[in-house]
Amino acid sequence: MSVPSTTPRPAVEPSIWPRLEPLLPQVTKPIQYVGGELGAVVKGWDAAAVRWALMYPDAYEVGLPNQGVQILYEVLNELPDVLAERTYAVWPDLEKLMRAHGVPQFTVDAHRSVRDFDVFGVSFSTELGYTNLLTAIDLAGIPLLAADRTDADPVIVAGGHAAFNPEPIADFVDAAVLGDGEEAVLEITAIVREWKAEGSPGGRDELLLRLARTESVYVPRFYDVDYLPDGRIQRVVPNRADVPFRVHKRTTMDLDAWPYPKKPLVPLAETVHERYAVEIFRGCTRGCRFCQAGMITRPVRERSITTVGQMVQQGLEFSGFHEVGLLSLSSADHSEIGDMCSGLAEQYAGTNVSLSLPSTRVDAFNIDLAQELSRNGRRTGLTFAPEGGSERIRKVINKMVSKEDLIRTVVTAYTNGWRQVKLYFMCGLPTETDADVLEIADMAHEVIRAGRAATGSKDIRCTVSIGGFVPKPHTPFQWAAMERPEVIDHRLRLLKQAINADRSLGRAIGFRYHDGEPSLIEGLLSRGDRRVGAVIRRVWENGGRFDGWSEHFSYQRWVDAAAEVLPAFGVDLDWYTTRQRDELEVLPWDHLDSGLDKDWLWQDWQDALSEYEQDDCRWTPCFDCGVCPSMDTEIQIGPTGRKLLPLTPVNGAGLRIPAPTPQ
Ligand code: B12
Ligand code: SF4
Repeated sequence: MSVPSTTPRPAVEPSIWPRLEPLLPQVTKPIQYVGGELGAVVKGWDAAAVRWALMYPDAYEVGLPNQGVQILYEVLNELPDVLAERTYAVWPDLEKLMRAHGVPQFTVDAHRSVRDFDVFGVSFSTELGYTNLLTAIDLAGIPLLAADRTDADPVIVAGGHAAFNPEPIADFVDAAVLGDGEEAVLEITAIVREWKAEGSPGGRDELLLRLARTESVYVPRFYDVDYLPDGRIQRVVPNRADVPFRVHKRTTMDLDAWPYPKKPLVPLAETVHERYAVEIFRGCTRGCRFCQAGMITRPVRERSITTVGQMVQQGLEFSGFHEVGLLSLSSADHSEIGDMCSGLAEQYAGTNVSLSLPSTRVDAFNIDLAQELSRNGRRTGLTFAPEGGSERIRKVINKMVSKEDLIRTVVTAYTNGWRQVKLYFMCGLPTETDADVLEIADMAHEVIRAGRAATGSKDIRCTVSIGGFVPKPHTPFQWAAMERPEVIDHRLRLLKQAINADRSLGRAIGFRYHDGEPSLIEGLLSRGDRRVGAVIRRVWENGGRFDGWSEHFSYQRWVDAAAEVLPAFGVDLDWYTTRQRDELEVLPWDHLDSGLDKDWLWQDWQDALSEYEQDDCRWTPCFDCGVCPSMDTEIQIGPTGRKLLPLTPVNGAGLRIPAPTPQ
């Protein structure tokens, strides 16, 4: 264990803006580095006892709308003695100039150097952001390896869904938080505040130890990993007496008590979403076996219809957005979704405010919902995700939707005025054959045929979008072998031919897909252990940046780095990806507790292989996945009987919303 030095912090530069500004005319979209958005907060540096830099490790256009970062930014900035600022990944053109001119990674709020903050929190919804983390750490002037950092460096904390297996980035981060962040960031802040007020006793090591003792902050340096001669993990054990064997996820109960974001950030430059998004519930118990998000965010916790109504009202009033996104993992499943949509549609009737849901379950969508979403004549796109082409494969993944239901639902959408519907599928699922994938073409043909018959119009389209399956930690598929990229690409070629085999129908069907190679690398990063850190570093040193973007991603760079680095450990890329694990194998994340019982996950994996379906515990009795008893949580669903009463109708076309009537 390295003992961190007590190097004092260097003097803080008030703003790096005078050094950054001259570089901006030379880069693309300079506006993304300027800050000052509606909703942005700039606080005095000296008055703050604890300072957070929060990062979404992708470009501003993807990172700014991220809810996780917006929520934590607001929760932290509401504390009078705490300051939080945001930073995003800089594009390679600016990175090059920053390196040439010695400009560090900066926050967009007050353009401060990230190195000057106490905590550098990074939100990972996808593992493909790991190389961008290294760029940011390096540009900030912080040592890449956590072991080399001193008291002059911030504590780097990872969060977000990918942090449920932070082992591949264990060398680069100081800590990781599993689960919901609202209360976790407050707890971390309190610990940092107290430690600083005491004069930072014991330096960085003591601070990390205090965080680890909470049992919900994972500090990788306090755990040793031993390997078996064949490369598998033998055990992961604490190397300090006072840290827990297992680190537990955080769950924020009662979402009504956390109605964030209240003041959503309004982007200056174009971003992937320009809307006010409200999470209407967290968690999902549908039990789709591929879905890590569904598994790790259990149990279901609904936000009440009243709070959603108030949040929408305040959020729109503050931001001026014209679109409301009702977010969750399966929004049509909210116990009061009908009332919620009709209430909001009523509320904003005659204005230019539209409502949208992210991808919707076929079996939860109905005609009333369709009508509410299409009021005012605005239809913001409709996406259904059957995920599997054949009924058999849908049983394997536990996404039970019949072909008839799907067709009926899509036809409902067409007859309610939608002209374009997107259908999401995956390729490379466990036990999948060519025939399973080819059934996607039949389904798409029938959708168009039935849609034309019902509307009497040829002017309808559907887009089939295919993603590669990636087995994720903490899911029943965590033991599964991935399919090889050449097999995936072959199946996708067959599917394209089958869709276009009927030219009249094929013309109405768009076909979008990701080829198999990026998924394989995502698979390496998702189920990797600490040895994969060396691969990430090598890729980054060889120029890897923005791996989530197809135009920047280089499969060859990852393959070469894996081939250079992994043989020294007696493993290779295949070993991490296309190898099926057995029941007794110690998985790299076994010491990280998502609440799910490993025996239950194994049983669910066996059920998948025998095509046996699992119910949804939201509506049926508990089937003992382990989460509620181990996390001391419970399912929170309505109907609560609490309606949208505080809202009063908006007049005319504007967004003028009268103050709520007290209940
Ligand atoms: C909106 C959305 C998008 C949008 C916007 C992304 C964005 N900038 O936010 C778009 C369309 C761009 C998008 C793209 C993608 N998405 Co998306 N997306 C979502 C969606 C619907 C909502 C995300 C959200 O806002 N959640 C709510 C917030 C509050 O949760 P959160 O971010 O996890 O944050 C909380 C905690 O994690 C924690 N936390 C987060 N960060 C940190 C940091 C610290 C330091 C701490 C302490 C805590 C902490 O605190 C927060 C509050 O509790 C989710 C589904 C869902 N409902 O979650 C999928 C989801 C996150 N996306 C997913 C995927 C796969 C993708 C893509 C990779 C798809 C693709 N193949 O291209 C890309 C990746 C884009 C990128 N480069 O990041 C998956 C993630 C899968 C996984 N890890 O298992 C999800 C879960 C959907 C799913 N079921 O598969 N997505
Ligand atoms: S413990 Fe039971 S009620 Fe809770 S999420 Fe798991 S199956 Fe559902």
